[in-house]
Amino acid sequence: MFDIVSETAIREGRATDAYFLRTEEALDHADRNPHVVTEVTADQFPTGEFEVLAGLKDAAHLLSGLPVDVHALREGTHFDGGPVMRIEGPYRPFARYETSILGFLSYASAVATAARETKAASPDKPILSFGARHIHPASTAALERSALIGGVDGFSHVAAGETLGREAGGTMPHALVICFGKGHQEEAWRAFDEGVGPDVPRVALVDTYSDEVDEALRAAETIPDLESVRLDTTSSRRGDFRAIAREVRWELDANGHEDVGIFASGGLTPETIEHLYDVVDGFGVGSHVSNADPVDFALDIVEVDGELAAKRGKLSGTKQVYRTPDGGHHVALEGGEAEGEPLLEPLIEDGEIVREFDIDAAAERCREDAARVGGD
Ligand code: PCP
Repeated sequence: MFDIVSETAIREGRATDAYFLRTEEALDHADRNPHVVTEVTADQFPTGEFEVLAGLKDAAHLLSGLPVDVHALREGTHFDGGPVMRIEGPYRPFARYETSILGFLSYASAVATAARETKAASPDKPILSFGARHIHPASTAALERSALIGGVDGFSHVAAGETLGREAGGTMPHALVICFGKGHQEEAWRAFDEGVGPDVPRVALVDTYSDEVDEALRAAETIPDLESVRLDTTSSRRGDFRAIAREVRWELDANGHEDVGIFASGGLTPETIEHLYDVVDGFGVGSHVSNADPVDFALDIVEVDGELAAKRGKLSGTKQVYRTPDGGHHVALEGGEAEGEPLLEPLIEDGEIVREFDIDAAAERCREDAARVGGD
């Protein structure tokens, strides 16, 4: 019914570029299946720009059961180019998985990186991921998982939550208010307050028809335990969003609603969040995180049957990545002398995954590593 590549197709390696199947045929024809070392990198030399690794869980599950040994950074670790992963074994059995491995890592790492930048702009106030509507529904669990690793505090997508074992959060869209009509916002807010369960935070959307201050005060007077008002003012009507939020804050306070918070959403970025940070209590972020440009990962052969190998522009030899004492990213040949903590650690040994994947642990690692690399 939907244009979705099945989990079975991914698992069986048919979620691949056709030339890998041609490669298999050619290798079989020549009876050639060299032992190779391959590495996944985004850049050959560090540039000073760190990104956050995510998507490793799915990549690991894809490779499990194959005759390979895999080393990788841990999810949430910052990297500056790479390598982030090393796959070693006879080439033919894993050749066809390159496309999906890179796909798993590229989008997830982009999202985690954008989420980390967003959370850095709001360290002590919640950031919720609202961007599921911008991507294919089949990818939403990958989006929300990666956003959590990057540091967001929650997300809105229900099925992603089911997949991840987490509960989605959310309150009301403009559609609910519009269902009751202009001038009847109180009926919408009251229906929400009376209709939804006690665990749902009472957050009223206050920009649908009227001025934000007007609707914020009316919502505060309608819902007894109103937690927050949400400002999602359409960009064409926004003017100075910070000034609107300050005015709402002022009038809520002046009218005895000091306990009512302000939640902002709609086209927010780390920069606009920083601008709003002291006058807003929480943020919903969509496209900045969900639409992040995929990290440009490539998988390259760096050794063939124990001999150095590389195409032009790529660095030959099996490498290790180190977090240097000053928070840098250092790449050196494996086994050489290098100062710092080695980051490429065993992920799969002879086809068996030897690592646990925990979202909270990865998010904590991301937070700590961000401080180490000096980004945030
Ligand atoms: C929010 C906002 C954005 C959505 C979430 C994602 O929706 O208007 O369009 O944020 P983004 O702009 O950062 O991508 P609602 O206000 O709930 O939208 P609607 O008008 O559909 O009720």
